[in-house]
Amino acid sequence: MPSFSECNVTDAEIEAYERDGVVCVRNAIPDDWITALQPAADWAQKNPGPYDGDFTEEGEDKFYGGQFMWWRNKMFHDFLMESPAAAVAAALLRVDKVQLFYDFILTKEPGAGNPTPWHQDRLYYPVTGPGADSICSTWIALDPVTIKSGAVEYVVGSHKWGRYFGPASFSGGDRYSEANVEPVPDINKQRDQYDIVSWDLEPGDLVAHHVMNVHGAPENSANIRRRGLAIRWMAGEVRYDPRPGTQPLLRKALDEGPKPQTPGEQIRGSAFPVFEQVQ
Ligand SMILES: O=C(O)CCC(=O)C(=O)O
Repeated sequence: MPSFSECNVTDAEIEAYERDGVVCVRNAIPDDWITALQPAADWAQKNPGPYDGDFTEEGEDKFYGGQFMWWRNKMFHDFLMESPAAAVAAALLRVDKVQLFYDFILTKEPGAGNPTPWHQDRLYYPVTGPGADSICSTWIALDPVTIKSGAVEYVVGSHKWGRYFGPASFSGGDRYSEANVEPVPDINKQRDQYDIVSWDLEPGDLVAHHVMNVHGAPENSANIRRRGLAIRWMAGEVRYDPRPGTQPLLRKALDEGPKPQTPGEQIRGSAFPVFEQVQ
């Protein structure tokens, strides 16, 4: 079983994560990892895998999303096994065991024209069970990030609204066909009614958000790339629930990946490792 040790997350950061559903942890990932991940991210983009997609409007090809890179790239594998990322997630979740769901690289090239729509992650995920509503994402900056280059924005406290929103495709247009679920409110139309936060980031800074948090990101109108590595972490029992309306590439990965998962059963196996704290 992979392991993790202490990390530098403070009590104040843990409390902010619980209160706001989002927190920025500065300098969470050492530079050596970042400089190793940058070319790995570009390799993944040039050699897309079976669970990857382009999220831009037709033909633009400027918003790459790669999923489960660690299954096919040694650098992502080593990063997940050895870096402090698991420790940060475990600290924020206040657990001594944390399970990897998947890694997700989101690269917005300069000029990428479409925003990431406001959304809540929960119903994209084909999962259910007691741990499904507390999945934690750690979004790690691989480039300097500003609002101009597409920093993710988060609605503070939205994880406590007690509402589930229907997922929509990142490339615009179609909403997945989730029945009886309300769409996410039009946040941009009434921004002054929400407490919206985002951070300028340096490579190695990390923003963690709760699975029920509502967030989105503008287009990249800067002249530098915006590469973010989002890692999804689970605690407690999370079961595979391949219901219609969830993200199709995630279902494909769980159905056809190296360790196919059984509907209704807890997600398990070496493709979804559990990390345990060592003292
Ligand atoms: O990087 C982005 O533009 C969006 C990230 C996101 O939605 C997520 O990590 O859940």
